[in-house]
Amino acid sequence: MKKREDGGLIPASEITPETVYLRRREWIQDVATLGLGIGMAPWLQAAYAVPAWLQASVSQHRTRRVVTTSDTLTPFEDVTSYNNYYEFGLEKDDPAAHAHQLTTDPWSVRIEGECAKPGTYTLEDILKPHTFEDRVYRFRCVEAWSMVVPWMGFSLGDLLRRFHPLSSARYVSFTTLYRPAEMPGQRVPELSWPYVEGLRMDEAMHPLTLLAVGLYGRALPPQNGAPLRLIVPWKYGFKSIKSIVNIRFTSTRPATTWALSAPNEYGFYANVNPQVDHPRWSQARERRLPNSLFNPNWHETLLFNGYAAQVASLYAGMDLRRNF
Ligand SMILES: Nc1nc2c(c(=O)[nH]1)N[C@H]1C(S)=C(S)[C@@H](COP(=O)(O)O)O[C@H]1N2
Ligand SMILES: [Mo]
Repeated sequence: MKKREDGGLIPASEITPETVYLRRREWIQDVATLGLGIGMAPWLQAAYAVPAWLQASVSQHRTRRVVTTSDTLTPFEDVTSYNNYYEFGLEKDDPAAHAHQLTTDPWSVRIEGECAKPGTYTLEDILKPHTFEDRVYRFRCVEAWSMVVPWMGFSLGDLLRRFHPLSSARYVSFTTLYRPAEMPGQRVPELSWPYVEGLRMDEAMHPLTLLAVGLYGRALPPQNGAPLRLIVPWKYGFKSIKSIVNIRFTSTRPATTWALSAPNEYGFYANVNPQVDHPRWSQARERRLPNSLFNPNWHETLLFNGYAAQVASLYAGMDLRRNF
């Protein structure tokens, strides 16, 4: 039976041969070591609100750690200070400088569309039944920078199943909070707000697809998409939508923000592919964070960001050049 090798459903615990489990003690050690640098982060001086129950479940999470790459982790400082979150500005340091304005408590998520259990659920309703895992994933932005991050969360599919999607549900779309009073980027029409992303149902149900609530063993900082964001590790970073308030099951393919904004540059699939260049730059290589002028830290980009064994079968027979 070859199903596992060609990317059929595998338990998250067996994502790659390198998958390892660390005992709780070793994980604590990791976090403690990293803690030395954390105190210096300027954005941390403006404390961000994490609900007490979430803080408690984050710090008590006593679960396995799933490692899908042997690459070195990108330091916490870099993961949290260089990224994109256009609701807070266009520069890579804008999210860390401005996202602390965002109120993430209380938070609720509206579940809509082709499912038997639509409704508005509080963040606590959404998270309570799930056990969080640490998952070390590669992450690659369409702008050719990349990082390796220990996200914390659980498989999106485990959440979606709770709402009993109907057989007519072929896609699922996600929407970010729309709150221009706290999100200065939304006061200018840089993108069509709110930010929307989507996946085909089989992509959404794949065990690698992560709904993240934290990174480096702590609740997500606002600039990384608090309190709830998507991580689709074989797709360019823009598919990994932040601060989700709406999940909708649909029978037709949803219109998504970047594909609307520049359809010839950003497709619906957005699978990482070194052979299909962006119209304005090559996708063959990536600059791994941290990097500098003298140490650009180039890495070869891998097909499906290195997750081909797990996900290539989802696209069997598809022309990846046309379906970019
Ligand atoms: N709502 C929202 N989600 C978003 C973005 C954004 O601008 N708004 N940027 C995307 C892009 S282009 C990338 S590369 C990742 C970067 O964030 P991270 O480093 O926290 O993963 O977030 C993605 N999710
Ligand atoms: Mo990106």
